Amino acid sequence: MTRRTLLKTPLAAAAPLPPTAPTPYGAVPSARQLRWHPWELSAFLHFTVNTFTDREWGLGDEDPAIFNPTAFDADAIIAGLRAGGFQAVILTCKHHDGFCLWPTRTTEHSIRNSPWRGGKGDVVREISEAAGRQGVQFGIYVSPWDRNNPHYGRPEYVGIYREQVRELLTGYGSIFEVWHDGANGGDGYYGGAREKRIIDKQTYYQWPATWDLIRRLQPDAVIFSDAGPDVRWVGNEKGIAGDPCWATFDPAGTHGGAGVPGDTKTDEATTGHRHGSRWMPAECDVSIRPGWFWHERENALVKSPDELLDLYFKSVGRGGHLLLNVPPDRRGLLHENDLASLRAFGQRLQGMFRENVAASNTATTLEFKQPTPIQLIRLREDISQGQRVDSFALEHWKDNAWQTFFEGSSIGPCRLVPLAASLVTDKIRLRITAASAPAVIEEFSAFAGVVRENTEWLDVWLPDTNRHNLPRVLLIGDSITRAYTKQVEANLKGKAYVARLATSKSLGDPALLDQVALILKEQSFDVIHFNNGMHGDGYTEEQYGAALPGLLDVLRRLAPRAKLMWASTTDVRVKNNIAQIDPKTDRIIQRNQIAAGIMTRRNIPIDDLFSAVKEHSDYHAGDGVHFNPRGVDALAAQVSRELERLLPDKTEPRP
Ligand code: FUL
Repeated sequence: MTRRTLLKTPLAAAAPLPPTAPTPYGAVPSARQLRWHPWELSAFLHFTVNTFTDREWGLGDEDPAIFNPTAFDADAIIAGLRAGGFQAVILTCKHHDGFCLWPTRTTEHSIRNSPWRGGKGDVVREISEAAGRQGVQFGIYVSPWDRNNPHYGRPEYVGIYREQVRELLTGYGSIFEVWHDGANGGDGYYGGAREKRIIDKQTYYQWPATWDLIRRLQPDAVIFSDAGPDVRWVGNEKGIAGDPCWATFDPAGTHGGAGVPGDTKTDEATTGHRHGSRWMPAECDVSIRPGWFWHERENALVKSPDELLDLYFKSVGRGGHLLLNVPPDRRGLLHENDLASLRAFGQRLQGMFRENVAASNTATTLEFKQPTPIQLIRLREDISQGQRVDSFALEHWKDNAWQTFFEGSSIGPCRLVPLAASLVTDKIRLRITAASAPAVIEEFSAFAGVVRENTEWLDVWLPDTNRHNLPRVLLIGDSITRAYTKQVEANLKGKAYVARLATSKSLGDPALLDQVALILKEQSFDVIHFNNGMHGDGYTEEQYGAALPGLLDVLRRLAPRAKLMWASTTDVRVKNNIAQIDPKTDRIIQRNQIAAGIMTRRNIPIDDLFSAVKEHSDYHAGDGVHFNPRGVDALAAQVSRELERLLPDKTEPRP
């Protein structure tokens, strides 16, 4: 770092100012790009006739009458996205099938000919207004390829396309982003011709003229495509930016010349070009489900909050934007599974950034008052001065020396460094190891917020079972299990040895399997008694049901001789008002039902702890979740009784 370095942190005690203003280096963002950068997270809404035909790409011959959502609610959709932390939304106003979600004057193939809202509906209006009401930016996706339009492939169509863009940019308030995909030309209905129409991607659309129109009508809107001009496609539909991911890029055509939508060397877009001549940051699009449109069969395949968080680190955390598609269903609502995942993802984000632990800073060093566990570091360059840093190292002070714990290259608009295990330290520093111009760091902050679960814990208790010839029991469960283990052990004294794995992880969390596998590789058991666990709010009931057989598979594989018994999860009562059932109990009941069905099909006996305590509010502790000593005794008595039935009469000698 040189004397020209400027460093600002959110909690900067006294950020040193540069003696002179830095000179911008290389390509720098335009005003509209600078305005766009902080949004970081945008949601995508793929919604059209495909939602009703179960297709991903409509042919263009769909009857507009099939578009008829039964309970469309734009405010509910936007509220769901906001709960996930999204501040911007892009709607597929027209996808490749050509069906327009607004009453356009350019074609009959629109919502005007749908029964929905008596032909007076306008999805673009309702979504844009709901977004406006809730402070969310609104953007549009207008597919250039149109498999319905009879003129597609001829010069007239380009005029029609531009007119559609014009209608959308003039009738629906302020637009933050205009999104052009690169899928262009091929088979289609084309007004009944039903043929293949191939266009010249370089010349057909005359993109510069369309972009001029957008600039004139909505000067603040950024334009997205494979080739920018403002925001580039990251080159994959997985939502993952390269590492590094430079904000500068020179789109080139696959056969030479300049890149255009549908004909750009997009493999280079994943990392961008260091020292590229244009500021053109990456946007990482991905769907929360396998497909872009809603399909019933994908309801159980919604990405989990952990997967979303991982994508966040691999997109936003590398300086790109995450554009996450959450497709409305046939009701015109986001599906419950998608909503649950979004909500939990939003909570994780909030929790993660809640605790900024930097107490004081001396330019490139953060010092904490006491040794502090750090989970996450965020760096930002002042991008108005260009992308200057080529590489950096993060170091902590240990054993009287600076020790490197992370090395990276691009910083740019944002670089997140999540630490798998927290680093407990009282001093960290950022060292710029190479820079094309003196670094201008805008943010260097450390967060203590836990990256994974809010309260993650694992409590394993393994008595030394191998020395004894008693039957071995493993209890797997949550804090309720943790509480009754001791009593179960006392009840079974001389009859069995009891071990325990209790954790905050839900059985819906695939990471639980690792923990179980670790124990089963260490020790063998004759009986495994496991319960639901009431953790894992972030997992939907369907995800839970989909993950549970995975646990059974691990148990069967690693403990093939063990007898299994599943225990239902106990109810939750209202905190400090234990006479009342807490609404959370509804979800517990649902999970219990799902699990019981699976166990019955697999002939696994059930220990119904839920029924044993549900009428006994007097068993509950004041927190509504745990049990008082009487409750713990009652649970332990039942568990012990059930276990005794499964204990082998005679134990075989152990190897
Ligand atoms: C692509 C399209 O072909 C997909 O259907 C989807 O809309 C995706 C976001 O863009 O080009």
